[in-house]
Amino acid sequence: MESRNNWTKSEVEAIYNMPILDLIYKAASVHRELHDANEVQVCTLLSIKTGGCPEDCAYCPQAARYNTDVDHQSLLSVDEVFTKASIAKGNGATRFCMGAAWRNVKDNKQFDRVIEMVHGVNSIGMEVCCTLGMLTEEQAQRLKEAGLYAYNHNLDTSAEHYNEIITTRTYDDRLNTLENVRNSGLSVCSGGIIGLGETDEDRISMLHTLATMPRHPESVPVNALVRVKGTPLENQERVAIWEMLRMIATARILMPTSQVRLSAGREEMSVTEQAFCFLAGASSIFAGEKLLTTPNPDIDQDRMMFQLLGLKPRAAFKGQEQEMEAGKFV
Ligand code: SAM
Ligand code: DTB
Ligand code: SF4
Repeated sequence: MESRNNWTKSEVEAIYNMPILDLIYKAASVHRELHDANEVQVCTLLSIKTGGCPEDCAYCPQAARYNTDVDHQSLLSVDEVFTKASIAKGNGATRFCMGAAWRNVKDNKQFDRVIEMVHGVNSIGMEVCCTLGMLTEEQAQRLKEAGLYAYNHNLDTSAEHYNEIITTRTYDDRLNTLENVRNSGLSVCSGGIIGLGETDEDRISMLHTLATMPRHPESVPVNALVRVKGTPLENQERVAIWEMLRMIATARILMPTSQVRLSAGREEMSVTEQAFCFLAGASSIFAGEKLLTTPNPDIDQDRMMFQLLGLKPRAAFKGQEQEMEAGKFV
């Protein structure tokens, strides 16, 4: 299976618009050729700094300017994070992702503390991921040296729709951060959100941007908008399962070797719907009672789903020299 970076918009459009069952079948075939289709990576999220963010991302409960129920919480201590990471590991997660409601990373004491967190979580054998906003190549390198495995920075939507969603920074700022992450040698995690009022063309455009990067992001989260009261997008319509499936399947076909993550939105999905997402090529989830600030299915529900579907959690660092034991999730 050849991995391509020269997809044209019309090719992406043709895949995206296939009859849904053909699309799922094709994505499932690609998935099975390159991945163990019964293996799903279990990641856990932790918000290490919550709320009070100066940005205006229209979907986000953590933007200071919207009146949501999220309480501001300053940067957690290294110990608190270490405890949460150990619990997540005990629950079978092999990747631990720390998120901060920052516009960008600053070279200050807080960043020094994040570096310590990364070091600590890496030392217990988990893949460590961070999502801290924009960052420079030097900052990315510092994180890598501390043991960071991946950095998440989502495109969120298409370049064309972007200004309807965020005005406090540009699409090019995002692409620039992703380039800094890539240049530092970190694994890149980047995807988007559907349900923001975008058109099919916008979704196709975002997938095209991801799939024509010089190297595909190793991990591509597909989020369904979590509609949070107080945000400008609180009254958006709920994302239909068919839309999620179309996104996941198209991402799987365009970026065959990447992990496609069924991210936000599982709380409102049945096990049957999630099973279709795995069939369509999703190979990763966020597990644990919370995403960053919003609810997620609880761990027992997910355990039952893994048992029912015969899924097994993927070992940390798979595909790297440093193979670790698979988590004891099931
Ligand atoms: N502040 C940093 C940033 O924006 O890059 C990192 C944290 S931010 C919360 C990480 C990602 O969470 C966003 O890029 C967005 O894709 C996702 N996200 C935030 N709120 C969401 C929501 N209500 N529904 C779905 N995804 C959401
Ligand atoms: C991603 O693509 N989705 C995650 C993670 N990367 C950082 C975040 C989802 C956040 C959903 C809203 C919340 O819980 O605050
Ligand atoms: Fe801030 Fe990130 Fe939320 Fe945007 S998505 S408001 S940058 S925390």
